[in-house]
Amino acid sequence: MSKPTVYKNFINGQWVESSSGETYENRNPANTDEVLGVFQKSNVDDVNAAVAAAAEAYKSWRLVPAPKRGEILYRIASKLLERKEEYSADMTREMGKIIHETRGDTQEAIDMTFYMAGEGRRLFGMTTPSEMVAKFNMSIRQPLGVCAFITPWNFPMAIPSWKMMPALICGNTIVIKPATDTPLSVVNLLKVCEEEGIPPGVVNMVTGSGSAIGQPLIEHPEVKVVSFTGSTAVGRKVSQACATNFKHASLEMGGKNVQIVMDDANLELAVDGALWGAFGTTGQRCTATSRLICHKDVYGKVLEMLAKRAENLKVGNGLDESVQMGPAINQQQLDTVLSYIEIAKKDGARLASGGKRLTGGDYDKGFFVQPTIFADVTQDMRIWKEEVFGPVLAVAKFDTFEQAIEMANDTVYGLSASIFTQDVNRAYTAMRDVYTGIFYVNAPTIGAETHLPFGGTKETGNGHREASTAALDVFSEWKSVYVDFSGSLQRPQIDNQ
Ligand code: UN1
Repeated sequence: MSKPTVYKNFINGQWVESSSGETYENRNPANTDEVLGVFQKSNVDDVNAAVAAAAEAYKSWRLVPAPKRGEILYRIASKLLERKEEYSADMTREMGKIIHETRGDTQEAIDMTFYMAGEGRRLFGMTTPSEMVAKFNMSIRQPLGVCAFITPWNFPMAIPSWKMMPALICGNTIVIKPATDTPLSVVNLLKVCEEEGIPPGVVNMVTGSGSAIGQPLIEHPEVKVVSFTGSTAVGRKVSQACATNFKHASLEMGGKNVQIVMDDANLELAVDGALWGAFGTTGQRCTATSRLICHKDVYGKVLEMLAKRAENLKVGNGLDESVQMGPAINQQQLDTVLSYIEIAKKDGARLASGGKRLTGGDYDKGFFVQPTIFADVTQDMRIWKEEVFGPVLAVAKFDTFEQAIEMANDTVYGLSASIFTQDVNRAYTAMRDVYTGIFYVNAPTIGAETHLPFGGTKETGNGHREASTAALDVFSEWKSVYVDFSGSLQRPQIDNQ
């Protein structure tokens, strides 16, 4: 067998080995015999070198006119489009999700890059009249400096692009630490940045574990913004570490997203939605549908239809175009999923479909588990409350619309929710009263587009949003500018009263 490729860190425009001299293997979760490559196990020295490069590059990158930065982003997006198939296949091999979905992930990075390229010619501020004579008022966006990104494995290219592209267009520089399980997709993204003319030091990458390099990266005094996507437990630590020095922190964390099915819903559509929302990406999306609540009159029917469809889902290696669900990302995640299945049973939920690890043949080489549905879930059960991050759906029943809204909001999280109904009044009432950052009508809880704000309420986030122009607020600060051309001292609030 040929030796696996060794991938290096990217610091100051150079691909360099870690000063630790240590590496780790990146394996395919659908076939652990396959090594995708060997990656650097970085240490604090690598982090310091990357931040120093980013701090130095910031001095000139902040002065490059935004439309010119945008031109580079256009070229990056075009190159990603050319390489979409290759990078999507790499992503399926390193992350496990099916090829149809990794094409979507790469496309999401392309969309975000084109979108932010366009912002290069906007980055709108405000001009507004002054209350004084011969005085001009405006507000402009200014960059902050070095941004540190800690990105997850479930959207290996899309989520890094959500953070990188708005940061770059605003004039910041970057150090990114990709998830240990999915560094190749970030290497691919950075290769394109390098080829298309992002200057050395503007984008840097250090690979390795969060425990080794996460903390020093976040705490580095030159880092001004931290953007993190991952669990609420880790996000809380990031937030606390940033608070000491008033660093800006943008956090995207857990979810326990709900789909509501009313008695008047198109049931075929609702089942299509639940199946895709719960088992797409093997349930490993922050936006995954993990709670399905159905009106009592359609509960039995929906469950029956859904269980049949779930049983027939084809699970396997995502490079096979006919496969509908891939593996869990790694052994630890598989163990978490299996342990939640046991917890749900113990708490008294009724197993309606799945519930087992898939074994035999090629399954033994990967982390495969059946799409799993629990029925008769009640609000006191852990499967109702806790994020699983796997293909496990909790189904519960309600009597009234008011009860459905109460149940939808019965979670510490607030990322995404959806309602299936033909009744426009109920749809709008739910849209108003379900307290989440994203809401869908007659569509599943997954499927956000790049030009709308992405993020959640309560323990899902800390008030920031990714994507859309909302992302610009994370990566720029307002500067209000007053230009007095009267030639005399004019005191607002005093001289004009
Ligand atoms: C995530 O859920 O982790 O909205 C990100 C979606 C995708 C992004 C999801 N566009 O489902």
